[in-house]
Amino acid sequence: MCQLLFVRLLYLSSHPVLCVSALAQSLEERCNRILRNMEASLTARDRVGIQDFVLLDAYMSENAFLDNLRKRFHENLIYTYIGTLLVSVNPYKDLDIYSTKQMDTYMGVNFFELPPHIFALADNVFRTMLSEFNNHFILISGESGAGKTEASKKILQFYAVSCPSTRLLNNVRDRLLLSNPVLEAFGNAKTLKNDNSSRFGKYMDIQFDHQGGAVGGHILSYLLEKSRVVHQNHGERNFHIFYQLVEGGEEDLLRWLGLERNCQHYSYLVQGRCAKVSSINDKSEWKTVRKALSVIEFNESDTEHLFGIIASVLHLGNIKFETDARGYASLNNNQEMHWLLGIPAQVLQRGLTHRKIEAKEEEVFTPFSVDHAVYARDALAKAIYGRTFNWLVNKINESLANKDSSRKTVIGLLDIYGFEVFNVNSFEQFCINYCNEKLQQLFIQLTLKSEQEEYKMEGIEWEPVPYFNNKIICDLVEEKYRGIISLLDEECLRPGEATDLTLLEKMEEKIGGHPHFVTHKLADQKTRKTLDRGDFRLLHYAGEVTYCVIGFLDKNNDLLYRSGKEVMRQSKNPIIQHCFPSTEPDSKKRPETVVTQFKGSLVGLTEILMSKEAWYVRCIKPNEAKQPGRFDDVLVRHQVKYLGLMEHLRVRRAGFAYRRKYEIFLQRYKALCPDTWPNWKGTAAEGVQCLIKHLGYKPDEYKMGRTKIFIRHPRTLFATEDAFQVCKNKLATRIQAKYKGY
Ligand code: AD9
Ligand code: MG
Repeated sequence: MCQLLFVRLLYLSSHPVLCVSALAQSLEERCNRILRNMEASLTARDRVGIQDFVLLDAYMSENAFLDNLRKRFHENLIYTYIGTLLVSVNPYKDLDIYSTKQMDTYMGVNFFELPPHIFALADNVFRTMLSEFNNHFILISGESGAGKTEASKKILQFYAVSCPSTRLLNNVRDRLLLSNPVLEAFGNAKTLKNDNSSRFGKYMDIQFDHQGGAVGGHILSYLLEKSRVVHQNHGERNFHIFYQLVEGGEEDLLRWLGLERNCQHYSYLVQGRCAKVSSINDKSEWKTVRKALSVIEFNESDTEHLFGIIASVLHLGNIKFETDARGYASLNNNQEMHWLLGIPAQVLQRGLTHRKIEAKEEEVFTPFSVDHAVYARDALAKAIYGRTFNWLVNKINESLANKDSSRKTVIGLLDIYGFEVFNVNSFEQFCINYCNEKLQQLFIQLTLKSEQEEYKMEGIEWEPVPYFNNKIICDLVEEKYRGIISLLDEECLRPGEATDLTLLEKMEEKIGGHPHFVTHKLADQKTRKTLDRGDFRLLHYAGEVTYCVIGFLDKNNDLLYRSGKEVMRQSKNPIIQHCFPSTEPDSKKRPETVVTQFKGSLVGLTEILMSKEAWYVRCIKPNEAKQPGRFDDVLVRHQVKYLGLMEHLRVRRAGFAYRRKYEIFLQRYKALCPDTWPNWKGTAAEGVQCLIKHLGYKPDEYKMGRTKIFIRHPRTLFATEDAFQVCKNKLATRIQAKYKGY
């Protein structure tokens, strides 16, 4: 290892671009800083490990990888690079590494000049975007509780501080920042895995003008876990906003909404039996959300209407039905009805206890049983919350919209619910884990697969690195006609006949032989003991998950009775009027099922991402107990494996950090060589060859492909880029001097 570093130090100090006497002072300083950083890391190596896995010893074992991560974790060094990929281990405690001073330190500094940090990655993305004027995205992945949402917030904060500031830009900056607490209040909840678990997927574009000013933003949200509104598993909570309102809402507001300051009073808040959580301060969060809403342009009336809806959902949940003499559901004299969105009590009464059916030319109302009425009530509560959440995202987008039509570049941040496994897993986990499978597939496509294919295509000598491709699992879920989604949708098309159990049978029949699928019936004797009859198990890239099939059809249909919608149309609340428009086509045409809509939106997301340059943060959860200082080897090793970090490292070590088309490379750097400047007569490839000979690139530092130059280490490119900046400045000074006096 020492040898490797020594060679690198030697290389840096002997690099011609770094040694030319004309180098500016600042360039020399920066090179020294890289060297100092590497020297420091070398001296402290035994204690704090290595900052970039690429620099680990030639023989790269999983144990060495783990040792390095552990060593660093115990020194509070939670970030480590694999080239430009950032590995982050959740410290589960506040570290003093995110101050404005730290941000300043990382601003405008080359990637390897300082120890690894999320700010270094953010800064590198930002500067690449500015210099190449193209679009980027940062894919933040890892399982539930690994630190994705925190990482995305740190990146956003970094941009907020580092971007140029004017009064106008500061407005945008504040809105970008404050959209976070609002969306977290409405879209996050305590689960067994994470006290602030994202229950929706979020992709946020931050738009920059050509000077790097943040001028706008746009958020796309993905499949909110609506079922949480009406049901929470033991040890989990409903969405934060409900508790914030009840605990923190001002006296007047609560009175106006007919709410009591007692979460125990509301049936929708107590099913998980943990309304109070020591790590969450609902009262102070309420204040933050209130303030944030005003910054993102919610006026008093918007806010009142929004909380009117939240309160109505709580009241709706408390509505109890009784059985009347005929055995149907009845709803007498229920106090909660006065507080339901200004809808007349009679309309509500009928809407919640009857189903409207159109028969020839007349309308017939058939009464519900109590069970049916409870189901319809819960469906309505979920629809109200889900649609209000979408309205909220749209409203935030209006506030973030950039009115200027000139061309922008964007940095997208993707923070989606992480892979999760509970004791009982249902349709929601199926969707969440499917989404993670898709993101893993994207990561494989963009790194391991396309990278290795590119070497082959470009004729670069390459020893292939084997890796597990999870396409087989994506296909199992989404293949046309025989994937799980197709089978599920098929069963949803047979109301009255199909049940969750017929779905299970169908899956057993159609995909029974698949190596990543097993059920009680299909399993060998040993595995059978671990499965119930209503279960199916998928062998995901990140581990086995046993899903209970009960509820799949119902949740996928997400049926809302027409009478429920009609009731909502009588509301005086303008947000509800907007969410339940009278023009909405009624159920004559079948709406797409939940999972099919989700699949479609993930296809859309993949297209958005594929059109941009990718950067990665891979988050790791050090222990299941959410505790600081605990590094569970087995748990971390498992994540290192399924996140594909070893394979990524192998490709990075053997491969090339940078590649550029000959034309682009020559165009940018031709001024550095008298033979290529100002115009090169030969082919671009020959020009590049001539240029790098002049710059003194060593043979093992680069390879010439069919259409591109491949550069092994980022430092080489940084040195060239720095020399180019010096050259550009000199030229500008010369031009200024020449034309002085004109
Ligand atoms: V989920 O898929 O949304 O359930 P995330 O988003 O991966 O999950 P999150 O960012 O919410 O996890 O982190 C979980 C908790 O870990 C946070 O609430 C913090 O208490 C803690 N955490 C995560 N990252 C950091 C950090 N960089 N510094 C300190 C952290 N604490
Ligand atoms: Mg999250």
